[in-house]
Amino acid sequence: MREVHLLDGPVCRLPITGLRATTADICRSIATSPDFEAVITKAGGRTFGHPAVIGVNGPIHDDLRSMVDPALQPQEVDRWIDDLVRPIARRYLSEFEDTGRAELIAQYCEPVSVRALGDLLGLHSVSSDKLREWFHKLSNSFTNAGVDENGAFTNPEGFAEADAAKEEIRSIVDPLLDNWIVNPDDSAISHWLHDGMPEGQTRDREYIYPTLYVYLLGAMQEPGHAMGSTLVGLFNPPDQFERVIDEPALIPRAISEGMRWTSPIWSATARISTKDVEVAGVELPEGSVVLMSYGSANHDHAVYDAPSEFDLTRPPLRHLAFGAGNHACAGIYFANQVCRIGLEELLEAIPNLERDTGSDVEFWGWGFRGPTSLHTTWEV
Ligand code: 261
Repeated sequence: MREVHLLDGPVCRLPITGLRATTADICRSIATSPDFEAVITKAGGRTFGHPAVIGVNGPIHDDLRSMVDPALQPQEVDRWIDDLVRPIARRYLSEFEDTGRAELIAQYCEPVSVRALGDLLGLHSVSSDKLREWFHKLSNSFTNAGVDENGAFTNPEGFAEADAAKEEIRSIVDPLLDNWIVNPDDSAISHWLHDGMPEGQTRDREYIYPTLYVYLLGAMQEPGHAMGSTLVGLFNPPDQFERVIDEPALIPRAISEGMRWTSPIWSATARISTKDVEVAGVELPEGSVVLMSYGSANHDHAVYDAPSEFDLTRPPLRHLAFGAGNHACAGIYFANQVCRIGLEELLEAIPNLERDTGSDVEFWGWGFRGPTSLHTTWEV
């Protein structure tokens, strides 16, 4: 029997998933290893096309990171994050704060997440509901991973909705690009077109779209998942919600624990070995694809006591929810700030928030994971 944490045993030899890295140690060492590089999963490549920032390496990856990174630097984000997110949070709160009940995933977490990023990107004209519809469809496509013994997709119809969504995205974004090419502004996508390009030139739209799809899926969806998981965790005993109400400075800690506890990108990125390499005692030939189960790594008993518990008071250890190495999430700071401000405004407006114990919370998803709904009530 080989090393169990690089799962390749009989129960795990699934053509859908192949090798998986499931401990903190192994995930971190593969993600930072010079002997591995990024590769996009098969359904991911089918969904995004090429070159998507999560699936390319070398000079193209360097260029795509140089395109997306500047707007996401902490010293940049700090200039405008409050003015961006607080009014958005307030606007959605005002729609239900006097009603005494809400389903917070659809009415708050997802709308705050998509509106903050949508406005940053320059997609002001696209409604929050449309952005939510797009990420749901792209997400279902990205995780439509089933393949048969010949490597053919077992559910090819599972890509149809996202294909239609991409058509719609292009019909809406193409005219915006046409305008930004001649009238640059301060929106992130305008910068993607122009920054670092020789005078009078812009990046080709076919080059930008795959990475825009990455954003329209993961970056749109995951802050909402993180806020939702954090809230569900806080409702777990003992009095964790009350502790955060009493001390709002604990919110960043709650978010970090929420992302460790239910990692939004649970298992959706992969690496490929660029030479024969040994990982945790397992010999992997060149070209071995390993799926990074960061959600599992964040439940590693060797790192965390009682990892399946949401515990605000656990030691503030690092986690792998944003990955590691040169493909680590570009939006770490931005996403954390969106979640922080979103939760600050929610808890400030409704400090007596309670889970509606008449409805269950279901966590769903393996590639991407979070609560599907969170019914709440409060006295008005
Ligand atoms: C912004 C991060 O987005 C993704 C990350 C991993 C898989 C798919 C994504 O859209």
